[in-house]
Amino acid sequence: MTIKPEDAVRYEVRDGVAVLTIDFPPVNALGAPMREGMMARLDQALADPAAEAIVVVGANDKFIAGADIREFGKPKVGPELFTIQEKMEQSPKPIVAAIDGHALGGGLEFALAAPFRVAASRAKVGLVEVNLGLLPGGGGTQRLTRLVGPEVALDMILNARHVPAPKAKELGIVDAVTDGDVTEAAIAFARQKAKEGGPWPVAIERTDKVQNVDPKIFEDIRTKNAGKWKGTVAPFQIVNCVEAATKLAPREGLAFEREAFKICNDAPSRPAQIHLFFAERQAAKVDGTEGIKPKAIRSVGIIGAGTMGGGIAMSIVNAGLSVKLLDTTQEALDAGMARVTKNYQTSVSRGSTTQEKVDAALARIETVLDYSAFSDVDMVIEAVFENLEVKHQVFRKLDKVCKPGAILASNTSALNIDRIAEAVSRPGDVIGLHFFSPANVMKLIEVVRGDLASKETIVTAMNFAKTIGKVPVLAGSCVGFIGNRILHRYGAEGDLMQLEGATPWQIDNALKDFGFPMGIYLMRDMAGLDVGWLVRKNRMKDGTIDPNAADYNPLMDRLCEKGRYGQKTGAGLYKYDGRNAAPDAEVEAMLIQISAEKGITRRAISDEEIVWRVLAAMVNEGAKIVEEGYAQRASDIDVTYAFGYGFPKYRGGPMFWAEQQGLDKVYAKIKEYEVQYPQRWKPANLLKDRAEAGKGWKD
Ligand code: 3H9
Repeated sequence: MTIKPEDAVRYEVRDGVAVLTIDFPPVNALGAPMREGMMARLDQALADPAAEAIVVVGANDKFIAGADIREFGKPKVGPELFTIQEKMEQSPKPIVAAIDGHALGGGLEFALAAPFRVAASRAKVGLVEVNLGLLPGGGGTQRLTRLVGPEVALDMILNARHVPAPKAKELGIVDAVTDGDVTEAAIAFARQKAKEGGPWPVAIERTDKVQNVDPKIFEDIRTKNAGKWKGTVAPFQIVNCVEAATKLAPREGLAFEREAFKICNDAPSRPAQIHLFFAERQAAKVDGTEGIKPKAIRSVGIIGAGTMGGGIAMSIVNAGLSVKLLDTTQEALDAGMARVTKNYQTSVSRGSTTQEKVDAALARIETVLDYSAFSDVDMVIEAVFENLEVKHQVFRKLDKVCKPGAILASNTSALNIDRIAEAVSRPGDVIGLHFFSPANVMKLIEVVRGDLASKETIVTAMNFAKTIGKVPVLAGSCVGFIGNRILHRYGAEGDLMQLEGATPWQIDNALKDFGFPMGIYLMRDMAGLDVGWLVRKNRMKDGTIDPNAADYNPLMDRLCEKGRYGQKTGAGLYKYDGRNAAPDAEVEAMLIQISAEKGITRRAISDEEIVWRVLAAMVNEGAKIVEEGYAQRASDIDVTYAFGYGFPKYRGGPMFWAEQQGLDKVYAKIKEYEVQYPQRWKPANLLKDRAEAGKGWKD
């Protein structure tokens, strides 16, 4: 539906004040009709003798969510934000931005060009463009820095902070905060200012916070974050712009920011991160459930006070819900609560939360020893030992005590959800909620639907995950679900490359250079090699693994036989000095020996080949998962990998990466690999079809 400019910004005069109401769903973004409407309404208000002041407010308790992200990469139409801002800064009538909901990105930049800002106490403001691979390009780096000084500005912009209104008032970003109706408060404020008379403050002309700034703060921040920001463009440009605000005159600073914005806008990370923005929102939608309402979840029972159960509890109480945490002994509960409290203390000491918030969160956790305590909870999540019989015992008890309609969730990462649901009389209420460790930190939750789960259960689980601030992705109940199934496949490809000539550290370094925070083998060492060894020994016994197969790499079995279980034993695929991993000549010698036993002539493998084979394995497996219906869409694979497996966000996810390369090129590579390893490399039909048709995943 196209919205006309005159409807995107409405006009009325109340108590001698022109009230401009932005009504541009869903989030009042600065789309072309809105910008056009705003220009016209500002002119109208400036010319209106009945209006002595101007208030700009957003409809539906939302201010402005920033630039209209759908416009990026398309030809520009309508007036520019800068032109509107200039008009606001030159206005002879006082203008007040009345902020409720969010003023984000260009939304806050718009407000910063008004002389005054009044906010509802629940409102939040922030310059969050860095999440999209961008910088605030509507004067935000210049005006905010001049209002709050470079240190606060850098912290806010680089971390995309959503600053609550009371804090924004403290920082001088807003002039007044109200618990009442923000429009009324802004009208009263505007009338008062009109009475007092101008000149009105102009943020871009402030100089007090940008004088005598030590240039070292910019150098320090660049040096400190060089590793973390590797591969990205926006954070470096943000620092440059904030520094420019401390050195250049206002108009020069704005021009500098425009150039820097262009650099970010033209970089490949911008489309990648915008793809992820929409992919994340798309992932939360479940096809075929339109109109089905989620059940309300206010209280949650958690079974298992271990690291995972405790982390899950923290995520839930942090969102204001209450938790009953159950374990079999008081000692286990005490140990669990001690761990939770310690985690919170670390956050307080780092300044990422306050003691007051922590106390309130802890007060929402009740520890219990008996299942009967779950009779009134809306949902239970079990985080007990990964064994079907143990899970059955738990679910049988839940079936007896939980109220009808309670959601019964398992945090399993390995078991089939429908098999778990066999233990209850209400399998439609059973779902998988696969949290990632540490559960209080990691954003991803795979919501695992068995065939028996009702649509209401699925919708409720997805909504619950969003409520507690997570990023849900719906997965079918195949082995490994989405994330671990892909991880297993590309891990195997890495193992094969070791037989051919690569070392674990070469593979890890190539992946780190690509942008992963950590490679496959360091991760395995950290998790411990012994767990996988036990599984493989059982699978060798039952014949599902053949250790004599040409492409079986026994390196990790042999390391475990030597007691090298990874970081915890001081040696694994790497050797360790404390937590510091180093390549180990002994491991390389073992690999040379294994290749010789298998009759493989080792060769030099380039980093480019490593990255391509790992990425192609991810993409091919991802395409199979979509094709088999275990993921709803290709972009869900990207969300899974970006939010749960460290795939660099600035590359958009493996499926996006494949589209950028060209699906035909990826398909052709996989066909080459198939010639060499026909067992391992079968191109996914979905990939083949799209590549041959010259299409992307969505076309
Ligand atoms: C910028 O401002 C650059 C400037 O510096 C340059 C100026 C020159 N545009 O998230 P939700 C859609 S860059 C278009 O589920 P919530 C979203 O796709 C921008 N669409 O709601 C979804 O659509 P659908 C900087 C947008 O209540 C629907 O709105 N600003 C935009 O959970 C609901 O979204 C940002 O990065 C947009 N800007 O959260 C802020 N934003 O229903 C981005 C949302 O079809 N937005 N949509 O799936 C947000 O952070 C959240 O949407 C917000 C609301 C917190 C506002």
